Amino acid sequence: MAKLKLFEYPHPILKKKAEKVQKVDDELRKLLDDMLETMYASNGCGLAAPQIGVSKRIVVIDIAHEDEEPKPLYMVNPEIVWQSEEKEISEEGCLSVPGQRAEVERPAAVRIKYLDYDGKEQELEANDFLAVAAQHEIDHLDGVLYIDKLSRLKRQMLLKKLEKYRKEHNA
Ligand code: GNR
Ligand code: NI
Repeated sequence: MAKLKLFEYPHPILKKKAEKVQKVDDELRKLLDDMLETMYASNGCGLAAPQIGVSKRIVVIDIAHEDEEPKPLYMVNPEIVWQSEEKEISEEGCLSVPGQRAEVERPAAVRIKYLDYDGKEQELEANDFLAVAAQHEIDHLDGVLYIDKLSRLKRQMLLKKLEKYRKEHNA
């Protein structure tokens, strides 16, 4: 496995709609493995392929706590087939927008259809934090970041803080 470089805002690949995967083969599984390793190494709980510079519709998620067994979820071509009327606000962060967090409103529950690590069709109902993480990752596949969902003022303030954060952490 290999740890891959993370692409950050405002890299244009993060704005692109990713391409559907045609076949779940060993090459794609290698990419899924590398994404999972990259996600764990970055202390993230989800990662979408555009974040490692690959414009394909694949994501990995693991929302298990640090003191629990890892529980990786691999989703190829994930699609939201149902979303609840009920909405929920939660605080989100993104490895492509380092050091920042903001509150985002999303449907509280979703049903997702996807292909798993073996290329088998799966359907999953996600609630609570899994619903948040899955929607955040699927948005990445459509070129959408959580900061796009904020008001202009909140986004501008966050981007200012991102600049400051980068100055303090890169020099
Ligand atoms: O690690 C992550 N944490 C997180 C917290 C709240 C809502 C969404 C996320 S996903 C994020 C990793 C990431 O950027 N995935 O795309
Ligand atoms: Ni993200």
